[in-house]
Amino acid sequence: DHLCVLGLGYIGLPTAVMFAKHGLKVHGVDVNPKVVESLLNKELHIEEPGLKEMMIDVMNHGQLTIGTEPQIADAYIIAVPTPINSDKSANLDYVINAAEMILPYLRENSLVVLESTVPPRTIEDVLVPVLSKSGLKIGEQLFVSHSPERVLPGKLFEELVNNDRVVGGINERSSQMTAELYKLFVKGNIHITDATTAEMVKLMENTYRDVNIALANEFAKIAENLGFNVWEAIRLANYHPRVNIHRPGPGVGGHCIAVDPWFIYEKAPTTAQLIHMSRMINDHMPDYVVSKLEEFLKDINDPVIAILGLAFKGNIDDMRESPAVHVVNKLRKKGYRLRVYDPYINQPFDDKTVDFDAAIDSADCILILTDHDQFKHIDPKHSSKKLRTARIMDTRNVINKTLWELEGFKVYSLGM
Ligand code: SAJ
Repeated sequence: DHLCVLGLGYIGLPTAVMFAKHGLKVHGVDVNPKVVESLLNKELHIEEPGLKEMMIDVMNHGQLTIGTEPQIADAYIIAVPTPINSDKSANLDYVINAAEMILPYLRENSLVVLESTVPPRTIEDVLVPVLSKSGLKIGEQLFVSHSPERVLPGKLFEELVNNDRVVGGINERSSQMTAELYKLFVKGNIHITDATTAEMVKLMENTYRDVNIALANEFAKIAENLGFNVWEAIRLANYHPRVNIHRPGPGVGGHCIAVDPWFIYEKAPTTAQLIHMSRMINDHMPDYVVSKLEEFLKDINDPVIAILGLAFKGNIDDMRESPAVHVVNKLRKKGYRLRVYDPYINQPFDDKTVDFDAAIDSADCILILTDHDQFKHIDPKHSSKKLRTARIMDTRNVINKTLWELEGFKVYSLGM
């Protein structure tokens, strides 16, 4: 009933808190002393509704302790980042480091679960060799499995509890022990498989979305050339019971969907052609948006552009890998004058204004890059009074084109 969680980020911290709440004695470890110190002061470095209260509660009850060094436990969960190197290969340093850290604490019958997203065969080819340095016989004295996280930030607790979970052990016993552990709080089904399959399940889910979004983006470009409305066409196609085309946009952001396909590509570069092509298509979208915007504004001398949205998707405060940020940087490099507005982003950002009116005041064009709900309700009449030139470009299909045209706007919607 002792659990040690390595990595106290978006996944590790809520996971540690949940296990502590469900009766385990949990010790959370982070290699960053600043993170540990702030958590001990009951300050959170990540935002998630409900997390802080729950963490304080389990800490006060002595169910959760936090430090920079592991402790002896029955089970270890590794939930550290797996960033991508500049050559698009996975950086497994944090995983290897976490595994090495726990070596002196491992005992007979310990269980090690990796939650971090990793390239296929990482458990078998990277993690197991490190853990075998403990001297314990893997699969007989030490049990190992992969159980990838698949939760959506913002809905973390709900998804942690209710989503189905995949558990892939290096053998049956490892899988069973892992399933028993998660059953403490998971209400979704727990599906048992082998470690490499579990690794691929996680990567395939996000790759499916990336490829599907690339297809939607390609349809959008075709629509612009052939003269039809891609949004209307996708909506109608999706009435078919076996079709679910995703949404076009300025590109794919976040730290998962834009990254995970590369983990497959790394291990199968000659075969993963569609996966590679989809990554290229989605990564090229910010350039496409910039070139279309330049064409749209070519008759205006030294235009001022009001950017709406920096976050990588709607209604969140996360700018990681955001296509909006890529578009802004490209425009800035080309010397455009920009005003940037995103009601969700609190951190400083060049040319950012705190209110919407200041962003659009005397601008020549509004450019919508994020689908925040708030942007659906912008009033074209009000905007037409503020702007110097009545133009708007919408890359997320959040505005009603006809309403804006009625107010005298020249409108360019991606894919129409
Ligand atoms: N996007 C589009 N068109 C779409 C859908 C998304 O352009 O039709 C863009 C979004 O604007 C955003 C990016 O793709 O820039 C990714 O957004 P997302 O909402 O699809 O996914 P993430 O990255 O927030 O979270 C995903 C989720 N995976 C799946 O839905 C299969 C989540 O469940 C995973 O836990 C997470 O990745 C992860 O950690 O891997």
